[in-house]
Amino acid sequence: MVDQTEPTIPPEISVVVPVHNEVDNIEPLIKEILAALQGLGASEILYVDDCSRDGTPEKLVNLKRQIDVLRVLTHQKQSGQSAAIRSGIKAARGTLIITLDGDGQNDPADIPKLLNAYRDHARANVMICGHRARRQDSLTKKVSSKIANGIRARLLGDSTPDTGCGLKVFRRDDFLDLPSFDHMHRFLPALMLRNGGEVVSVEVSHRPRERGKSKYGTFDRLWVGITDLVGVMWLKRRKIDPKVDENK
Ligand SMILES: Nc1nc2c(ncn2[C@@H]2O[C@H](COP(=O)(O)OP(=O)(O)O)[C@@H](O)[C@H]2O)c(=O)[nH]1
Ligand SMILES: [Mg+2]
Repeated sequence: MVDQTEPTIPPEISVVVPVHNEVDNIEPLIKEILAALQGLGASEILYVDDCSRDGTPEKLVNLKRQIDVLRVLTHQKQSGQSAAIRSGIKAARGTLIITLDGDGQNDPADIPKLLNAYRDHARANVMICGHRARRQDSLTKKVSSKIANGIRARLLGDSTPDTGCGLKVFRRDDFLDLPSFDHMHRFLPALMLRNGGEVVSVEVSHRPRERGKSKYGTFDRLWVGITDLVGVMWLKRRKIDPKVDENK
């Protein structure tokens, strides 16, 4: 069980997991997250279900009866992965957020490594990003993602080798300061840098998807990727950052 000596004290860490039709991945992943959080202080796990139709919400509600640090949010209308991440972060009570995918491809055992990197770089708007150096995906996905990452890094100058990795650590308040839009989760490093932040990439492991199906095809991702990239370039150019003095 997670260290919860004082349940009335708000947790320091909130783990946020967006899910859509991941019923068979729920229980094994939650067990791994709980194991990874051992000894890290008070924490909570928020699952955000985005109108799954495969029994995911029922599974979560059942587990919630046994796991007191688990919170379950459901969208009334399907709203996408970025919206789910944001709903989880808005509801989170921790000052520090850890995100990861709900399909088991990210390994929760990497969480302490990311938290150590956060402690080494702790400052406002710092984002620790997982870098899946040895991706366990299809060749098409690996190649398309490599090309997309290269174009994005060049156009946005976000110096992040892998923005699509679900494993990230950052402060809740910093995230809520970012502009929000559908698919923003693929541009978080650039958005943090826009707010004067720092991005640190840390190598993490990556596992093949054992259960359930990927929600994204190569071409739909490519198309929205181009539209969003133009949008984020525009956001970068139109940044406002006044330095304010208060007259006393
Ligand atoms: N809440 C929510 N989660 C989603 C949605 N699409 C994907 N996800 C979740 O986001 C994570 C990554 O999605 P996945 O299909 O594995 O993407 P891939 O690894 O890039 O193929 C998984 O936990 C999915 O269940 C969505 O529309 N809403
Ligand atoms: Mg996946």
